[in-house]
Amino acid sequence: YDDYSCWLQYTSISNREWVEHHQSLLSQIIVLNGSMVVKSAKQELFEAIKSMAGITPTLSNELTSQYGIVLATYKDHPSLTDHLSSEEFQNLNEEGYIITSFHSGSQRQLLIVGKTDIGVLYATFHLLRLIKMEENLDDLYIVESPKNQIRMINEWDNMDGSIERGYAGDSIYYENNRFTGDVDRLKDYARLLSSVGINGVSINNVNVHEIETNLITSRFLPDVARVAEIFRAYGIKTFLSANYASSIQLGGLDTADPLDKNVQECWIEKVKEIYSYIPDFGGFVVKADSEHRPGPFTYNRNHADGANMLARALKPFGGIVFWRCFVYNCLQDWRDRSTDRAKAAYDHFKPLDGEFLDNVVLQIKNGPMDFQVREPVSPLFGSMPNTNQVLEFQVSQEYTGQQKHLCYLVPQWKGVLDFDTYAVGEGATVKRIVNGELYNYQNSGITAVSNIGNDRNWTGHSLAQANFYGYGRLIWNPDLTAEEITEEWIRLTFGNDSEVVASVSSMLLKSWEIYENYTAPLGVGWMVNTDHHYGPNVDGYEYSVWGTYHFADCHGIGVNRTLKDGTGYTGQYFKENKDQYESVETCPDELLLFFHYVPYTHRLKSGVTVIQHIYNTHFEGVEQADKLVEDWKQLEGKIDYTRFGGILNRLQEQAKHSREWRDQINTYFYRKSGINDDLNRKIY
Ligand code: BDP
Repeated sequence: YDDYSCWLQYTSISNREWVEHHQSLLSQIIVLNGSMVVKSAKQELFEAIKSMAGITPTLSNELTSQYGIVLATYKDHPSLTDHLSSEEFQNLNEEGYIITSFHSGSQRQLLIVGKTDIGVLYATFHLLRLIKMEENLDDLYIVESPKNQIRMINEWDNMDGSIERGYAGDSIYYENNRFTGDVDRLKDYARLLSSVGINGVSINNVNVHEIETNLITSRFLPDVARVAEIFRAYGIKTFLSANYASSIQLGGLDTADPLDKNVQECWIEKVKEIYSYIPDFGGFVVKADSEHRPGPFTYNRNHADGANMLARALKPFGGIVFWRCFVYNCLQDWRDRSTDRAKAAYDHFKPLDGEFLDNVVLQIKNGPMDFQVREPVSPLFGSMPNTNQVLEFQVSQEYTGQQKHLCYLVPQWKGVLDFDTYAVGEGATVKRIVNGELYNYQNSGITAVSNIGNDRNWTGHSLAQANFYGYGRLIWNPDLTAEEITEEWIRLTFGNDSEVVASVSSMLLKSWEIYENYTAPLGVGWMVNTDHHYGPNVDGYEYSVWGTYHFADCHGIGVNRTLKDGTGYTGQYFKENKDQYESVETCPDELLLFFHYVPYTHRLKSGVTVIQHIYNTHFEGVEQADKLVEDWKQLEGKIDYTRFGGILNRLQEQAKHSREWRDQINTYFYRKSGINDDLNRKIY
């Protein structure tokens, strides 16, 4: 086992019976399609069979062969349409596939058939999962289509080689303001991405500095084109984050006014140039008027004006603009309690519904604040029937332990996707909005901030690979359960030992709750050190302009976001959710302090008071973090030495650090409230 390979561990299968049983099937690969993507599939399958089964498959392009695995799109051979009805394929979307066993007389084949070539590659990775999990391949019939059209990753890589909020080393794309040119690493990354169905990557930070602004010039476009070529062979489109004010920096203009003819012309020319290098360029990701980035507000224009200007330039080439909704005033005055950062995105964008061109997609973070351990779902979802939306998650754990702590986020993401917005009555879940179903969006899906870097194991904490894997699998099919995804990842990553599967599963699935227990309570968020966001600092942001408060005083804690006498944020939700959040009685415990300021003695639905809940969860969180270490130690000998030791170190660091969290939070609230712990535990 090698950490570098993540879940694509093609180690030898120890179950010889399984190998013997499938010997003939694995002994030949029949390829009926010559596309680059199918070539990637063939290569992957060939190498994997060789190292997993110890068989070197022969390669053929004859469908009449007796045995073998057939790689084809359904149009590649007339007799494929005999075996598979075209109706079956009509129901698939363009990236879908069917895997089916074909037996006729002594002929035994496994057909891996995509609707188009990318389906063949996805199906191949699916088959490899089955092989690695030693499933029987005799009578397969699998039909798969991705549920989301856009399945994307946003890198926050800077050209100096650093990664904004990166916790696994430096960039694999850039160093010293140049491209690294490390083709092998990028190719392996592309394999990991497409093995979980990712089909788009934006390759630079949303904060586009001076140097990265040049990515769209002849200075760097040849390099971007080389990256795009590597990704293309795995069905992945390349996107760039663009500097909204490029017309000034690159075009020599003195304005970036989106309604200015020269500015528009400048982008039209720029986009033409980009496509001359990269004919299938995906488009732009834009962070405008946010955290000191330039944007249309400077010119008294709105976000539709800004986004549409770029969209018009991209339209003839089929490109799209991801326009981020992370727009808020980061210089607000904390003494003015009528402002509320949580309200900002909705206030800015909702009134513009219907004004965006159809190749603009609004990119909305899952919550209204910023990837906290617990937040409500952004009220923008469902509120803009006439504007394409993608959901933005963060795979990197900026506020959830930075890949030093174990915090497996699939359960959190599932909660977001299953959240009912009630936008058109019951059942208007976020997953049905972002997959385009509810409002017939032209472009929609899910994107996320990447958690990889150039550490040998990609993610720093080896168990953080599960977040990468889980993200891809979940957005391919949001109906998969967290348990299914987790088990799959463990078996592919560590093997099929049932004790390992059971134990690591339970560690992963509990880890989000554990992290929440010893950090910010009941949805209030933050309480982290400012700037780097690692470790506890209860009042770190309390008196800053960034707009992230908890309002703890000697009487109570929480942010009053009610319509009645708070910031009015609850009013941004549809009625059912608005009513639920508005009242202290019906607001779910886990979000109580996000929506309400309550006395420390307020009794939660769980029966305990807020203050006692804070004490209990913080003591419990540390015990649970200790237990993670113990559980992992039990697996010694079952996990290879390097990964065992690496993970153990991180879990020990987490257990230690959880004490710091517990002690700071408990002491802080003990001093504020003057209320003793019912159980008289030691509070420092
Ligand atoms: C915050 C990060 C910041 C990003 C910003 C964003 O702290 O580094 O630039 O989000 O999403 O979470 O633009």
